[in-house]
Amino acid sequence: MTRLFSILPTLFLLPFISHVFAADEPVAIDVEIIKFKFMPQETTIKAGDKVRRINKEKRQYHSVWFEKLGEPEPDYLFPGDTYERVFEKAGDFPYRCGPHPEMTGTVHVQ
Ligand SMILES: [Cu+2]
Repeated sequence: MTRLFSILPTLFLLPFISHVFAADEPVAIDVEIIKFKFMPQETTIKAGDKVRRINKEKRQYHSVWFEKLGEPEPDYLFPGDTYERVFEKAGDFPYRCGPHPEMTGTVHVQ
């Protein structure tokens, strides 16, 4: 009986742990959004890499919009929010901020 009790918490946690591992694909590059800029503005990654953008502003929201892919603008990122995206195909992928068209960046995927 004692043994069963020691195993039970482990069994309970298993689905959670496997889910975390599956979602936990490593981030290849972090891009900070600060002072109305994407830093760095240009990033070069390999196909399959994940890019994470973090809004480091104190108050300002932004978006990360791959407008030229014909996608709708995603939800705004408020301070502390992150936006992650895996790039599966090689190519150059320009993006912009929806509310601030002068904020631009490009992901180069090799
Ligand atoms: Cu913006």
